[in-house]
Parts: sequence; structure tokens; C-alpha cells
Amino acid sequence: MQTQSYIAQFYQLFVRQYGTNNLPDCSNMCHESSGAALNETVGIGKGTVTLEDIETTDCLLIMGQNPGTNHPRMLTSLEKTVENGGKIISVNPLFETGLRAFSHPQKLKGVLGKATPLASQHVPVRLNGDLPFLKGMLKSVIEANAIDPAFIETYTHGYESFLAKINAVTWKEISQQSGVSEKEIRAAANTFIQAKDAITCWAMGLTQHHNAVATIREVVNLHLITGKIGRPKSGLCPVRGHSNVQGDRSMGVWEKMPESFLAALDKEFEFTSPPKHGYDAVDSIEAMLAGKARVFIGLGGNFLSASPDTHATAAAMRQCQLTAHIATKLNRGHLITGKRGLILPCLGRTEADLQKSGPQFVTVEDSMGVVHKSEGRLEPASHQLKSETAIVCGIARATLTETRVPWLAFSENYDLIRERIQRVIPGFQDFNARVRKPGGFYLPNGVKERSFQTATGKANFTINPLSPISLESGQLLLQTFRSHDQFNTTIYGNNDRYRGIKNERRVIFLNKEDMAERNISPEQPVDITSHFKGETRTAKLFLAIPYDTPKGCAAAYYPEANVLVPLGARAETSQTPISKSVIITIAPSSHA
Ligand SMILES: Nc1nc2c(c(=O)[nH]1)N[C@H]1C(S)=C(S)[C@@H](COP(=O)(O)OP(=O)(O)OC[C@H]3O[C@@H](n4cnc5c(=O)[nH]c(N)nc54)[C@H](O)[C@@H]3O)O[C@H]1N2
Ligand SMILES: Nc1nc2c(c(=O)[nH]1)N[C@H]1C(S)=C(S)[C@@H](COP(=O)(O)OP(=O)(O)OC[C@H]3O[C@@H](n4cnc5c(=O)[nH]c(N)nc54)[C@H](O)[C@@H]3O)O[C@H]1N2
Ligand SMILES: [Mo]
Repeated sequence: MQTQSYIAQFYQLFVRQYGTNNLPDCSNMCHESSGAALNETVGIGKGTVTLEDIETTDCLLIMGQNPGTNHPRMLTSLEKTVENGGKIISVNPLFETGLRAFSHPQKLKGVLGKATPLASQHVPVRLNGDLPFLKGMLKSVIEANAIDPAFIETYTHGYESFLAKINAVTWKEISQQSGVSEKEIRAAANTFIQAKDAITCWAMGLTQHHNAVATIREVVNLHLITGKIGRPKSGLCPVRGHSNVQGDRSMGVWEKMPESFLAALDKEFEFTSPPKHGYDAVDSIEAMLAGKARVFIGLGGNFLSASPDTHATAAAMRQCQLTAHIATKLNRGHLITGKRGLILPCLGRTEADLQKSGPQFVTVEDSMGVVHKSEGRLEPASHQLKSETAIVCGIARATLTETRVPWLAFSENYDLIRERIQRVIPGFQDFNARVRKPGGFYLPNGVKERSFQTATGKANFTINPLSPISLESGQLLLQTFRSHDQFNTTIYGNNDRYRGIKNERRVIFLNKEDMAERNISPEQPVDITSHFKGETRTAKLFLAIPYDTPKGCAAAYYPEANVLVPLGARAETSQTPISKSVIITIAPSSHA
């Protein structure tokens, strides 16, 4: 579910005072894998670079991210990177249009139709081929002796054992499993090595696989071995989605927050947080199905359509005694309810929020760790609409019998909430004053100063064994991704202009040879079946589209394809559903 910074903070406070740590949220399905990998290796769960770093770096490795559609404002920065002499390498099964070239709509050159070429190399890895690709990058760096021994010595831990394992991997394994040749990987490595500074950006193409955490840890290894981290123009950039999904949980919405956070919260509000870890998104679905969780509160989001296995999730919602959605817009998820279903409409972010003490604003944190104000100005759609803050405070007041939290005062003046945040969460001192400055303020990020707050006190090299997905004959891997005309589960239109799709969303992109082998002709309707531990799930009537995607790799849109994502198939450690590597078979549709 999506939540803004400080709303998240007092929502988790309510949940913990109620007595659970059950805080499923969309991070579980998004950048959880990044958070898990980064916390362990560099001691902070989020990116370590600024936009300026991106625009001035020498090499930008963009893995599993489609900025043209999902982060269009980033294209202006990528254009600057190239204009400043930086090289961009795209690592993706698809050479997405937005990474090929960019025409700036506000620049004369762009208006005249002259596009700036962006990626200088495209590496068409197979789905889930990134870990072997990164091993190839590391091997090349080691062979070229392009390591940074001083950095390794001073700042890192675990180099020797890491090195021994990398050396044992063969180029044959690497190119077979990544789907790209040694030559292509060496070319990419060469660009990375020649670059004085380098940044790796990634998004859902890396985070939603069974070995996502291992892959992202390998990205970290690449930056540690070359020392390309913790200085201007070099570092790590998990490009995020919603304002709360950086994997860092600044505001404590996490089912397993560390004890230090809970202790500070307990002290401030004079209560005892439950120590037991709570349910994440997929655990919550299983708990609802098993009748172990009986109330579902959705603070925004579309849990039904964003979660894996739509039918199982629907059954889970129906098992509940109560489902309540606090939302700005109606969505499909609101239709599938428990015994009692509530929809609590709230003010949107663009609407003015007037409370007893005057106009209010909320705060958000962006991908670069900047916290700034978000203040609505528009006349609310109705004067009966309450703010999210007022709704959550109201629920807390009505539910909690014992609480020392001044819920009513909080809902009347959000500055009071921020005053408490600064006492509980490091980095937020003087919150109310600093967030009112234009542009907001940066949260502390030790990695930028090469301070790695990990268990060893240093940046950790990790060993990440190859763990390829084994397919049986006839099977393909399916990724579920976004079209141009959608924001997550909200579909604006049925076109996907950069991929040439018009007026249709039930499509499956396939390699031409895979289609020929199965006697499937262009635009023929097919049924898709996914396979997981003997379970099958089927989605009917998708049109087959021949597309430039590696053999064995297919793609369909989220959320239409979510019925195929197995509930039990999740990434190790992060538990993120494996939405980018669903094992499928296809057959001509029985319904056509
Ligand atoms: N317009 C718009 N903007 C959005 C969103 C939206 O829905 N619409 N959603 C927001 C959110 S919450 C998020 S998290 C981000 C998502 O941003 P992205 O991560 O860019 O979103 P996806 O469409 O899931 O695209 C995944 C990309 O990874 C590639 N990919 C898939 N599997 C693999 C793989 O195994 N390896 C590699 N190397 N690449 C792979 C796909 O081909 C695709 O280009 O966007 C945010 N911004
Ligand atoms: N198969 C597959 N599944 C995926 C993904 C994938 O790539 N493939 N991506 C995953 C990712 S990265 C994410 S982040 C999740 C997204 O999962 P969600 O966050 O659950 O989905 P959204 O579609 O962004 O939710 C939109 C709804 O939020 C409500 N809303 C919008 N703004 C506000 C607000 O300000 N306040 C309140 N209270 N409500 C608001 C509206 O009702 C709107 O309909 O989906 C995940 N699911
Ligand atoms: Mo996301």
C-alpha cells in the first residue's frame, strides 16, 4: 500500500499499539530485495547518489529498469549524462525505446525531432540472467586488474573468500546462463573499467526474482571491488516507485523493524511494542486465507490487483471479518470485501487539507533521500472528505483503550507529529523547520562518506552462487511489467506506445522462434499456464505478439497477468513475489 512519510509513521504506531507488527506494504513487492541486499552489504537500504551524480558520471549501468515509461523525468538527466560525456549501458531482455534515444520536448533540438542517442551498448540478458552477467563483469575487472586495493583494504570485509569463488566460475557458465556472449560482457566491463566513476541503477527487473537479493548483492560487489562507491559520481541507485518503497523504511512501516527503532518508539509513547515480527504482504494473504488475520486495513493501494495470485488474494479478502480501504480513488480491490467492507474516502495529495490549526502539509522522501513538503492547494472534491491523518487518528482513538498518544491533537496539527518523529528517528532533527526550507533536506547517508554501518563495521563482500531457473521442455519464463498507459494498477489507456501496442492489454510478447516452434501466428489468441511445484494457474485469451525478446523469455502486463504469479514463489530473504520470472507454457486458446 502506498503511504507518505509521516502518515506511515503514525499508522505503524497505531498498529503496534493495537498489538501487532503486521504491516504488509507495497515495498514487500517492490524494492524489498534492494533493501535487504543493501542493508547487509553497505549498511543503508537505499540509494547512495544524487541526480547530479547521475548527470555527471562517466558510466551508467541501467539494469532492469524502463525509465522511458516509468521514470520519464529521469530521461532529462540521462540526456545530460550523455552530453557530459558519460556512457550508458542498458542491461535488459528488451532494448526499451526510452533507453535508445531521447528527444527533449522543451529543447529546440528535441522539437526539431533530433534525438540524443542514450545507451551506447545494449546487453540483451535473458530474464534472470543478471547474476551471471555480473559475474562476468567481476571476472573481467579482476583479469584487467582494475580493482581498487586501497579501498578494499580500508573499507571492506570478506574480499579473499569472495575472490576465490568468483575465480571458480567459468565463462561458459556465465554466457550460457546470462544468454549473452563473453565478448558482449567484456565490452560492457571495459566501459565500466575505463570510467573513472560509475553508477548502477536498477528497478523491478532485478528485484522480482527468486535470487533478487543475491543479484543486487553482486551489483554491490562490482562497486566495492572497483571502489566506485561513496564518492561523488559513483554509487548505487535503486530507482524507486512510490514514495515509501525505497527499501529503507525511514518511517518504520516494516513488519520487522530493528529493536533499536521499537525501543525509541516505546520510550517516546510509553508503551511496549510487540517483539514478534509481523506479516509481510504474502504472509498476510496466507494468514487471511487460514483465518489467522481477520481485519484488513488498506491505507491506499490496490492490494487485490497488485498482489500475486489474484484469485487466492480475493479468497483471502473474502475470509476477513472486516476490510477497510482508505482511498483517494475507487479501484477494483474495493469490490472484493470481507463480511463487512468499508470504503473511507480521503483527501488526495493535491487537495488542500485544512485542520483546526490551519492548512496542513505532509512530507515525502524521494529516491535521492531528500525529504520535502507535499502540500495540496486545490479545493477538495467535497467538504466531507477527511484527511488520511484524521481517519487514522480517528480509528486509533476509537480502537485503543489505553494510549498515551495525543491522537486528536495530532490530527489537528501535523507539526506535532513531526516533532515526535524527530525524537524517535535519527536524521530528522529540527524536522519542522528544515522541511519548510525550499527543496527540503537530505537525510544522512553514511555511504556517501564511506561510513558503512553494517554488522562488521565495513562494507561487506558477499558470495552469491549462481542459481539458474531450470525449465522443462516447452516452458518459457514470463515477466510481468508495466505499459506506458498505466500507473501500477491504474490503467489510463490501452496503448503502449513505445512497444507499438494499440488498444489491447491482454497481450503476450514472445520471441519469434518460440512462436514458430509452437505453431503460433502473430496475434493468435493463446492461453497461458504457469507452473510451480505441481500447481498450475491459467490466464486465458492473450494475443501473441512477436517481439524482440531473447528466446525463452516472454512478457505480459501487470496486473492482468498477476493470476499467474504463484503465491508461494518468492525471493529468498526479501519474500518479494517473483513477478519477473514466472514459469509458463502457452497453447492456442481453447476459447478463441
Ligand atoms: N508511468 C508509470 N510510472 C511508474 C509506475 C507505473 O506503473 N507507471 N510504477 C512505479 C513503481 S511502483 C515502480 S516500482 C517503478 C517500476 O519501474 P520499472 O522497474 O522500470 O518497471 P517494470 O515495467 O516492471 O519494468 C521492468 C523493466 O525491467 C526489465 N526486466 C524484466 N526482467 C528482467 C531481468 O530479469 N533482468 C533485467 N536486466 N531486466 C529485466 C523489463 O524488460 C522492463 O524494462 O516505476 C514507478 N513509476
Ligand atoms: N505482477 C506484478 N505485480 C506487481 C508488480 C509487478 O511488476 N508485477 N509491481 C509491484 C510494485 S513495484 C508495487 S509498488 C505494487 C503497487 O501496489 P499498490 O500500491 O497497491 O498499487 P497502486 O495501483 O499504486 O494503488 C493505487 C490506489 O491507491 C489509492 N491511492 C492513490 N493515492 C492515494 C493517496 O494519496 N492516499 C490514499 N489513501 N490512497 C491513495 C487509490 O485508491 C489507487 O487506486 O504492485 C506490485 N505488483
Ligand atoms: Mo513499486
